[in-house]
Amino acid sequence: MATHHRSCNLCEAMCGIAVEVEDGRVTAIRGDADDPFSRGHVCPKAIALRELHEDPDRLRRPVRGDGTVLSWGSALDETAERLADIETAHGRDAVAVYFGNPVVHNLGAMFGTLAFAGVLGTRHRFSATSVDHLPHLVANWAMFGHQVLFPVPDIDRTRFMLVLGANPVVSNGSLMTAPGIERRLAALRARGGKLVVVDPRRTETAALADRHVFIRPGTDARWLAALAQTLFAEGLVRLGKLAPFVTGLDRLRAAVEPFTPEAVAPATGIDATVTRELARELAAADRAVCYARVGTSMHRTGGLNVWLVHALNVLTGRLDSVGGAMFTRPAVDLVALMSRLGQRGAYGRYRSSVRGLPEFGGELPVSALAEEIEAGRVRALVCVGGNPVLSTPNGARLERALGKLALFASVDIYRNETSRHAHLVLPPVTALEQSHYDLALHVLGVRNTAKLSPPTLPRAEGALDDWQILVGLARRLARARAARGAGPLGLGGVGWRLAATGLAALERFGPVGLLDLALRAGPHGPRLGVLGAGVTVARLLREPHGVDLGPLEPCLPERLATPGRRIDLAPALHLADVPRLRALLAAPSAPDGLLMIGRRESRSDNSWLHNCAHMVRGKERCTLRMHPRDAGARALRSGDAARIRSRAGEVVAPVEVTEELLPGVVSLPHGWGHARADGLGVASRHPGVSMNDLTDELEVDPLTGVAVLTGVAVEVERAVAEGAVAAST
Ligand SMILES: Nc1nc2c(c(=O)[nH]1)N[C@H]1C(S)=C(S)[C@@H](COP(=O)(O)OP(=O)(O)OC[C@H]3O[C@@H](n4cnc5c(=O)[nH]c(N)nc54)[C@H](O)[C@@H]3O)O[C@H]1N2
Ligand SMILES: Nc1nc2c(c(=O)[nH]1)N[C@H]1C(S)=C(S)[C@@H](COP(=O)(O)OP(=O)(O)OC[C@H]3O[C@@H](n4cnc5c(=O)[nH]c(N)nc54)[C@H](O)[C@@H]3O)O[C@H]1N2
Ligand code: SF4
Ligand SMILES: [Mo]
Repeated sequence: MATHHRSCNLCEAMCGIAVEVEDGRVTAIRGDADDPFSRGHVCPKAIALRELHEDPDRLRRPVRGDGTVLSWGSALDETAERLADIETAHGRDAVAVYFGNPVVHNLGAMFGTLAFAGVLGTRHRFSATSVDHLPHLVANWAMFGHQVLFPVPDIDRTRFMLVLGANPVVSNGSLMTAPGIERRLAALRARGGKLVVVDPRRTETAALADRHVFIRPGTDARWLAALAQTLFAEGLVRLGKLAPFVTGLDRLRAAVEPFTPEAVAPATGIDATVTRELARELAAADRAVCYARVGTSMHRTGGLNVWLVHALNVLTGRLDSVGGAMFTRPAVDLVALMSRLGQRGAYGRYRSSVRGLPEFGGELPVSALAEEIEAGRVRALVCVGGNPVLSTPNGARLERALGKLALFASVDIYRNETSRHAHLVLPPVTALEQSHYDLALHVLGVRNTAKLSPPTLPRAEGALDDWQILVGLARRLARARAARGAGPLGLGGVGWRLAATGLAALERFGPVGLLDLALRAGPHGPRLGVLGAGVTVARLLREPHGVDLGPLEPCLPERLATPGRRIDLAPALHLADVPRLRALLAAPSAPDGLLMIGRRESRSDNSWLHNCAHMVRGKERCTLRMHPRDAGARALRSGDAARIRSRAGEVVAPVEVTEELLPGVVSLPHGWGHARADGLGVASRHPGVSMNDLTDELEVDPLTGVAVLTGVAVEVERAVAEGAVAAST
């Protein structure tokens, strides 16, 4: 028996795990008490790493849509030849890519998708970013000059934490890598600190908080503006050491001026006295931070929300201060690396052809994907580690559009609800067979740490990593293009050189080799004259539990990437969206209908762990939760079947009556709807319904293009055909 140490890569928490292996089989997965960051924490999902690996439904060989098994050589050749044909007939933008969330949790896939997208050179690049944190990237770029300069809550040292639209006790934290969040929140309260949660649902995090404030979904920007307005009006603005490099203070003051606590109370449902109290507490605490996540970013004012959260941390002087919102200095400095590659961020250099949605950082909002396919602008799609039929708005429309593609190839371990429509599925090995380093998540850590996970299990002969599949495709595509007399790589100029260098470097060094180069160039790399001290791959292999590089440290203004290294409190892009917010002030306060929000559960990971038996045990989880008042008005009781209808579609789900919701708000988790899957034996016995058959692809935040996946207007009524639910539970 051998014990292997690695990081769990299923969510953002980066927990250290100890995996016991006997005769090539995993016998146990425990928390690694010696991991300096997670100190033994794991959640019930960690065991899924084994279940995924052993899942008989997982694909192990490339397959065609009709189930024919192919050799890797012929699958990659066929895909590349067909891509080249489509490019020849319709141009390079006719090929689209969609990169899903697991790409960010996979070192090889991160490098591989970068190289592959570089070679493709298409403008039709989509990813899970635009159903998630796009507004954060836009605000980071506009205010601090770089899309990945993420301020991270210094949760271990703060004394006042205001949380909006996040439920870290269940999600384990997002854009805040902090393994063992419950322990950290308990410690915050034990040292006399205060936790306040603003959420339309009394969540598991709210239950641990000193105070929970209900907010009506979709109204956060108005409320955040009222907090800022109060700080200005009551003379509580203290820029402190930030003062010399902050611009736009007066423009921000003017922008939030009409949003008094009284003016926003009817819409938000938050009493003006509560708003004032919280603004004063935020200002008065000796260390404080405001933190907001997906409930405020996949939102109709997602762009404004993140801007105002960043602004509040600046107005109270807490950005870049101990216990406030701080920047990391990880061993691989993505900020510096991306800057060197010209990837600080860029907005609106082109727009989607049908609806004119803005590009950000070379990507278009995925809400536009279906219509781009329907209009014939996109004729081929390569999906890597994504399940957009379940994870993007109006999945049913996208599903129909997939049928129109001349080529759909999916790099995925499963024939899921999306990849079952693929002409070819190209399955990589699972996490336990791969080396891993969290390039992205270390950027979000509440401490600076570094950890490399070597492969735990040997791989089956001939099996490929994501990066090998992507490099194989890119190289073959280049050859197929050359055979057709076209430029083999990108379109020319700098793009061509970058694509060529990226692809060649990945082929030559592999992901771990590239990682080593990046570590050596990074801020914790070896320095001349200091022998053996720096972080390199060799050192990380010697220290398998991970290396602690210390708490976050102030780094402004040096780390700012704006012209003149200033924080822009009033970016023109965001100010241009304020009139829309002002118009909302005048709008009728509380609409009569119901608003739907989502819900994460501890044994789900978006759409893809439901084929693991441990993840779906127990009672039905895909339920529509609603307040007794709303249920009563519709003669619904727990267990009844409800028909939920929106502009985009309708589904039937069982009702769960609970007082945890604000009246007028209903909650359905996302990531279910496995009746569509074929070949997922366990998941199809626990299908649930897809929340994204109700969300609306036409509703995006106009500033950023992020999908609006919360506060969706729905009607709920008793389902007449009760059998429909019995069949789906
Ligand atoms: N209504 C609603 N919709 C949402 C959300 C919500 O809160 N509400 N949340 C949104 C968020 S935050 C996100 S991030 C997105 C996620 O959206 P997606 O990324 O599109 O979806 P996932 O469910 O994460 O699907 C991941 C797929 O990757 C595959 N996979 C897993 N590991 C690997 C791997 O190592 N390599 C490869 N190639 N494939 C792998 C899985 O089998 C699965 O098919 O969903 C978004 N959608
Ligand atoms: N167990 C589990 N963990 C996960 C995931 C998972 O699917 N399952 N997914 C991972 C991913 S990809 C991500 S991005 C993270 C996300 O991590 P979090 O951001 O913590 O995600 P949620 O738990 O969805 O929390 C969103 C909260 O916003 C609230 N909310 C909804 N609408 C509004 C609104 O209009 N205003 C306000 N103020 N609040 C609102 C919801 O009630 C909910 O409590 O989680 C990650 N971790
Ligand atoms: S919290 Fe996240 S990283 Fe930690 S064990 Fe659970 S899924 Fe894995
Ligand atoms: Mo996400």
